[in-house]
Amino acid sequence: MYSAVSARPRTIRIASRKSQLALVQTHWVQEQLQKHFPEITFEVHTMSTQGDKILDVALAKIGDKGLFTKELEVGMLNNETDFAVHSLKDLPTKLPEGLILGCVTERENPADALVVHEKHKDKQIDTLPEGAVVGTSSLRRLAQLRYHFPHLAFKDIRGNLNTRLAKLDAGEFDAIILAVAGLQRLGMGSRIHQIIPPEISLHAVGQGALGIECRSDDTEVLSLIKVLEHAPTAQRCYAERAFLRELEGGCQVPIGINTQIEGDTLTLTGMVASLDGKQLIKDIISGNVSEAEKLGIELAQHLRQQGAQEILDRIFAEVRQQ
Ligand code: DPM
Repeated sequence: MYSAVSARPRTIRIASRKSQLALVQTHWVQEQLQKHFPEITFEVHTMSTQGDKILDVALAKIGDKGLFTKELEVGMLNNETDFAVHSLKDLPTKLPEGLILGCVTERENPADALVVHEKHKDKQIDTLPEGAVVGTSSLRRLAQLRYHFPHLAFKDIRGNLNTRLAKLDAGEFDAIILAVAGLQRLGMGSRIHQIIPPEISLHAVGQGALGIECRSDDTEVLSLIKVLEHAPTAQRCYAERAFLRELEGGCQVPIGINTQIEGDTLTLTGMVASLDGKQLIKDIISGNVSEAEKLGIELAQHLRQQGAQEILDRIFAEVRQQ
């Protein structure tokens, strides 16, 4: 029979981290693809990454080159799995040879959220009292919030979402900052006390979107995952990733971005800040959406002309010394 080959049952193996958030995201992708391609079996293979194993050290101190992605990538290159689902903001801007970002899904709200202890339920980020302890281990959130609110105190917080919320509720922190998208995907949107506006905190590159990574020569998988691509999100995220790549920032850097598309115009606002919150360089650029990556690169160059590289070099040197 001619159809013997094409009728062969096909199984596609999806690589995922084991965290609750990673699994919610991966299962969503699996379900969507299963609906589109009922004749194919999509199965999930979970793995732990370096980032999942090191829980007691501040993220910024353990380097960041693919902390949450490397083990998944090795699996794909060894042909043990076919594609991996990531929070796009955890995916480095330079991928290993042989792998590509094959799909960017529709973004949720990319903003940061303020979650407060019950005793501060009548407060907002700008009305928290002097010395209030805010938990975050993101250098980006730390630098921007210190710049705007030097009277607040900041403390590292690690662990999964539930652990962090428990530490907050137990009184270890007055407030914590988390991504809106993560809280919503885990059904904890009700804990969002305030969506922090971009004037105060620009989000991380790729925040709120999922990125699907696969082998660059796997045309079959590439065409399957493309059905989940959301073009406007992809254009924004390609611009954001070009911006970060040009600044050679990993995922743990005080670099923030905001992007908007109106008609054919893409507008990017980017910033680099020092960890003490004393310096913050911000600029904005607009252009045709067909030139997304070029706009990201140009914005990075504008920030560099205003001193962003010196700030980043100082941080890279400090983190290396620790
Ligand atoms: C990256 C950062 C954080 C994650 C740094 C940053 C937050 C670290 C922390 C690159 N990855 O944002 O400046 O607070 O300890 C992460 C989260 C999500 C994906 C959780 C969060 C969910 C949101 C999304 C961890 N990665 O940011 O609260 O999918 O965009």
